[in-house]
Amino acid sequence: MGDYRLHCFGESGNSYKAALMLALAGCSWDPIFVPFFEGATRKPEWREGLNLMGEAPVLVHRSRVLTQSGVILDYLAEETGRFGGRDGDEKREIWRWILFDNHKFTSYFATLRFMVGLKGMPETAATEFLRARVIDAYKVVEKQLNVTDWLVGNRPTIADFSLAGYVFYDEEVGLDRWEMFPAIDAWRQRISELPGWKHPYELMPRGPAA
Ligand SMILES: N[C@@H](CCC(=O)N[C@@H](CS)C(=O)NCC(=O)O)C(=O)O
Repeated sequence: MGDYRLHCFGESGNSYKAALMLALAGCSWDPIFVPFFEGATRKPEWREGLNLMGEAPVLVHRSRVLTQSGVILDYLAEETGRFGGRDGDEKREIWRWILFDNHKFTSYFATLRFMVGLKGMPETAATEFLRARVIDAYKVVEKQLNVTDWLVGNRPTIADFSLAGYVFYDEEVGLDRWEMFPAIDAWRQRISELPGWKHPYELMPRGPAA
């Protein structure tokens, strides 16, 4: 059994952030499949036993149970000595990007993808709103990546891995992200060239049809 256990599922970009870090840092870990589409994270066993917030991912390491991908990334950077900030300023800068990611860059895209790309819901004012918010958030990241290759400190950090959560999925959401945002496209290419990189569906198990 690996040192770390990650409760996750293939379609979960939030889980991928942690899985990617574990893979790139060369950790010994096991993915534990979460039957998310069968409602696993809504059940009392999940909420009382693993995560009150009702979300994946959950990382278990020794006696610790960690949730929130940003906290998991920060913990893994500390434990492994890899991909973290070198000083207080870098650490704050990393958190700045992780918070922006959780609030906007990941969150609007993940919700749009869930509705349109995975569930095939029809176009509504809500999907139109989300798509516009995705574009605004992507514009911010595009601007930064036009100036620097990586988000913080000129090298890959957990800030990049957080924002990378959903950039390797290609379900149709009515948005050509890579045509619109070439600097983000080039950055995700750089991430995919890091030693140990794997696609989310290679790192994490998928259940029956989403
Ligand atoms: N901010 C959280 C977001 C986690 C999250 O939303 N995970 C999704 C799966 S990708 C989930 O479990 N959603 C359940 C729900 O919102 O009810 C993190 O970064 O870990």
